[in-house]
Amino acid sequence: MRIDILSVLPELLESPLQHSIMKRAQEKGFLEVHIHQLRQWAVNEYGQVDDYQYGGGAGMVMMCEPLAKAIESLSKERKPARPGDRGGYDEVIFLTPDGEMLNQKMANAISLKENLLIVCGHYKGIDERIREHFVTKEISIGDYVLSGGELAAAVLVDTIGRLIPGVLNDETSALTDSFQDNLLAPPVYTRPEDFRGWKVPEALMSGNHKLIDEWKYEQSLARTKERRPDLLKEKE
Ligand code: 6GU
Repeated sequence: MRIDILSVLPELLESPLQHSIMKRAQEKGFLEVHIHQLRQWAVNEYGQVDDYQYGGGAGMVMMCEPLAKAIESLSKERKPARPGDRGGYDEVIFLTPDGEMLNQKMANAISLKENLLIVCGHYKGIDERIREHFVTKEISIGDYVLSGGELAAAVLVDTIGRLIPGVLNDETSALTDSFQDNLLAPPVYTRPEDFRGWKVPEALMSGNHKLIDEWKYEQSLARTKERRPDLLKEKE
């Protein structure tokens, strides 16, 4: 998968994507991330990309021209990969608190795409005409407001990046993650077996894999019932 990200603050995105599983995904060639400074397409020599809102109101709005030029210019570079492919991006994603809420199901679907462009907004958002004419998917990462889309973009790229086939191995497998079956993950333990008198549950020490799997499933179910009953309703 190739992901291009448009941002006025590329620095905010660099470090989160350069470590651990995201680092390995890129080194192994499963994921390519390119971060672009939107000011390259600024309307003047001062690097202006935002302006006052029509109708008044506090806060600046990101202008059409830099975003349209950036999206068009980056889209042109994405040549058709195979016959029948129309080229361009599979999705142009705008990160915004009024978008569709990100969840594991959505992440699974996006992880199967080839080319993504992620647009990070700032200030009061971006001119609505860009959303109407260029953006194909609008995503929020939760019901709270961030100063800009960069941290949300880092969350999205990490979430989908680790789901790309081949990125995770058996040890880091996504199959046992929370939310993968609309269930939270069970508790986990490592050495020692007894820490300050706090013992590892017996089932896990039994060596009986059937018993262990049953214990894990029961724990998952109990935890989900207690903490996220809404997930069990979705499961039905
Ligand atoms: Cl995607 N962007 C911003 N600025 N704030 C958010 C968000 C996104 N998702 C939740 N809050």
